[in-house]
Parts: sequence; structure tokens; C-alpha cells
Amino acid sequence: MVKEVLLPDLGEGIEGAEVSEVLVGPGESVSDGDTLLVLESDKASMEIPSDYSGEILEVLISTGEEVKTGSPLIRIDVKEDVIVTKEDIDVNENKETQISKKPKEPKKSEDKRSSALNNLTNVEHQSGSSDHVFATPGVRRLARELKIELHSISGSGPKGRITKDDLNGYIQFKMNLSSGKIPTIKREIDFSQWGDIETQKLTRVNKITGNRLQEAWNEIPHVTQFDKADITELDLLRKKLKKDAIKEGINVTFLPFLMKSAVAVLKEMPRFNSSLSHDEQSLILKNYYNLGVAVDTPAGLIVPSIKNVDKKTILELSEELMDISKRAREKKLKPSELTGSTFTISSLGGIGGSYFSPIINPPEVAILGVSRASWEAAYDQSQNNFVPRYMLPLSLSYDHRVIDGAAGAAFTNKLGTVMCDLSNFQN
Ligand code: CAO
Repeated sequence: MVKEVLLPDLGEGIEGAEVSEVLVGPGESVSDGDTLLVLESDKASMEIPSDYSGEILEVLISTGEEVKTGSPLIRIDVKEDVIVTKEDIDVNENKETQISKKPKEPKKSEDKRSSALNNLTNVEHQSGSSDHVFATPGVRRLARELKIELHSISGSGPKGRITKDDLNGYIQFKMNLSSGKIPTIKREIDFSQWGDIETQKLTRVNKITGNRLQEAWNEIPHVTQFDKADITELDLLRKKLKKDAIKEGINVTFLPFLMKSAVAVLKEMPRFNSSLSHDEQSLILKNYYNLGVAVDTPAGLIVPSIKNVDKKTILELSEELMDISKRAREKKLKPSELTGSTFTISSLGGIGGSYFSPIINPPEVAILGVSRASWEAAYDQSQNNFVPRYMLPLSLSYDHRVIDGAAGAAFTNKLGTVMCDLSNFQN
């Protein structure tokens, strides 16, 4: 016998609702009480259960459609031995006839129907906390049981409805967070649905650097100290040296001066030139000064290590920097040139920008970021006047497990002092 499921009176003055989810399709078997579809009104969402057991013949509505009380929703080929409507039972009872074929218990479908309405009522009662949150009753129920605030989840369903997948994803995310594992967002998205796209493969360098940066970001509590150093006189010295060196094909930039200055401060503050032991129970202080220098190459970011910076002159460092950055860009570095650094400098000064937060290069505990110097008006008390000064922005990121904030501020302060004293660059 073919039966039509009609939209029941939803009560609470609701005359209709939008179909947000159709859970069955033609050919599928359903049992009495199974949820057929989910409706969403502007106040609540509710499940519509089946009053029959049988096979779905036809789904008469589709997702997004508005349905009104009494609208036919689904046609079911009902199994003969499970006549289920309350009307049938009432009729049978009135006639006081014996029902030879066992009817389904009327209470069950009524319970289900009333539970749909209960869901509706519950949702409305919760409206203080769930206002404008669209989710199916099942999702709401689970969220309630797990004490999850649905407002914290963004829904991927129609009209932003929170789906079971969204809830599961959120639970997974929270579990990963509490277990220390940081989840990656690996959901495949078809970006071409919004416009033209092209796909570029990541280089090997991109992947290796990406993993290292991710690991450092996850595992090291970073703090970045910002400061400025007055390099007015240093710039004059640099230009003088540059003029002579250029004749020999050597370009003298700020970087060698920064490297020498950093080493001077590292010697005074050895914790910045250390690493945590693998069991994190001790600090390994290094009495050698190999500086990593971040180089921007077409294949991605590479950080070669310039060895024994304290034993080299500005000109030697300039020459070595030119050579090593050229070979980094040509992918001609030896493995030994990529390891062993004790502190890193990342200079974006040749490009621009003011400040940035560099990520520490493990197993080191600090990295100095340098941005483009600019002229600023500084108050000179002795002349009671403002004078132009060439100021270099510094961004020092450090591992807060090893270095305290006071030491971080002292480091950049000392660095500024060292760069002002030109005697530090005599050889
Ligand atoms: N302020 C003002 N000018 C600066 C400057 C600064 N802080 N730093 C460099 N300059 C000038 C240089 O003096 C040079 O000008 P002149 O030739 O007229 O003297 C010009 O800018 C270009 O310098 P450069 O960047 O080529 O050379 P460098 O020695 O300063 O840096 C290198 C070399 C390899 C570090 C750089 O080329 C590079 O790749 N930088 C990018 C690093 C990077 O991507 N870091 C981000 C990592 S994310 O943490």
C-alpha cells in the first residue's frame, strides 16, 4: 500500500519551514520512526520521522524548498503488515475489530513526532545561547551532551548550518589541541568555483623550510622584542668602506656590521648563543660564533651558516656574504654550509618594511630580524634641537624558556650601543 508522508502541524504557530536535509532516497528502506528529513524554520530545526515502515518510492521535496503544514513530502510503499497511522488504529479501535496483522505501536510515532516538537521547543528555550545558530537536532543534542557551544563552530551547510561533519571536525580539532598535536587544515576545497586558478608545486626547499618553521612555531614559546638602533655614523663608515671595496668588486652592506655587532653582544650575553639540550634539562653554551643568514632564493628561503664571524673582518664578511648568497640562489651550497649556526640574522632591510616577527631557527634560541633604516627627527638635548638620525628597526625573537624579557630588551639595547661605537669595526 502506498502512503504519503505529509508535513505534520509543527505547532508553536509555525506554518512552514525550509527543507535543510533530505536523509532518504528512492529505493531505500525505512522503519517507523526513522528520520526522513530535517526542516529549518527561522526559529529552530526539527527532524521529521517516518510513520511507516517500507520502501521509499518518491521524494517529493528537495533541499532548500519551503514546505507548509499538510504538504506531501515522501511516498512510501508500506509493508502490509505494518499499518501505522493513528487514524487507522483509531478506526480499528472504534470498530472494535481484531487486528490480525500486528500494527505498530501508535505511541512510538507520536513520541517521535512530539520529540520533533520537543526539539523545536528546546531549541527555542535555548535561544539565549543558540540564537541564529542553525544545526540539526542531532547535532544540537550531541553538542549539548558534550557541552560544546555551537556558536564556536562555523557551519558549512546551507545558510551556514552546522553539520555533523562540522561538529566532528571541531571535536577532532579540540582533541588534537589538548594532545599537543596541531591539526592541519587538509580539507580539499575547490577554489575554481569562485574564479580562475592555477596550481604551483611547492619546491623541496619550500617543504623543508615549511616543516622546520611549523615545528619551531609549535614548540618554541616565541617573544619578539622591537627596538631601534641609531646607525647614522655607522652608515657614514659603511659608505666610506663601500667606496673603496667596490673597486675590488665587494659590496659592503649593513649586514656584516650587524653580524659583528651581534657577536659582540652574544659574547656578553651567552644565553643567546646557546641551545637547550635534547631533554630540555640543561643549556649548551657555545664558545664559537657561527651566524645563520636568511637568504631569499627563487627556490625559497635558505639559511646558510657563516662560520667564526668573530674572527673575520667587515670586508671578509662582505665577500663571504656575496659568495654564499649567490651560491644559495644557484643551489650550489655544500651541506656543511647549511649547518652549525648558533644565532641567525634575517635582514629584510634591502627590501623594505618596518618591523616583523622572525621565527627562531632551531636548535638556536634567538633570531634577529632587521628592517629598512630610515631618517627620523631625534631630539638632541645638548643643542635643544631636533636632528636627523638614521634609525635601524630591530626585531629580536627569542625562546622564552631560555631568555627572559629583561634580557631580550637588554640585548637590543646593547646592540644599538655597539653599533654606535665605530671602534668595534676597526678590523
Ligand atoms: N636599511 C637600509 N638599507 C639597507 C638595509 C637596511 N636595513 N639593508 C640593506 N640595505 C641596502 C643595502 O645597503 C644595499 O644597498 P647599497 O648596495 O646601495 O648599499 C641594498 O639595500 C640591498 O642590500 P641586499 O639585501 O642585497 O644585501 P644585504 O647584505 O643587506 O642582504 C641577503 C643580503 C642575502 C640577506 C639579502 O639579499 C636577502 O636575501 N634578504 C632576504 C632575507 C629574507 O628573506 N628574510 C626573511 C626570512 S623570514 O624570517
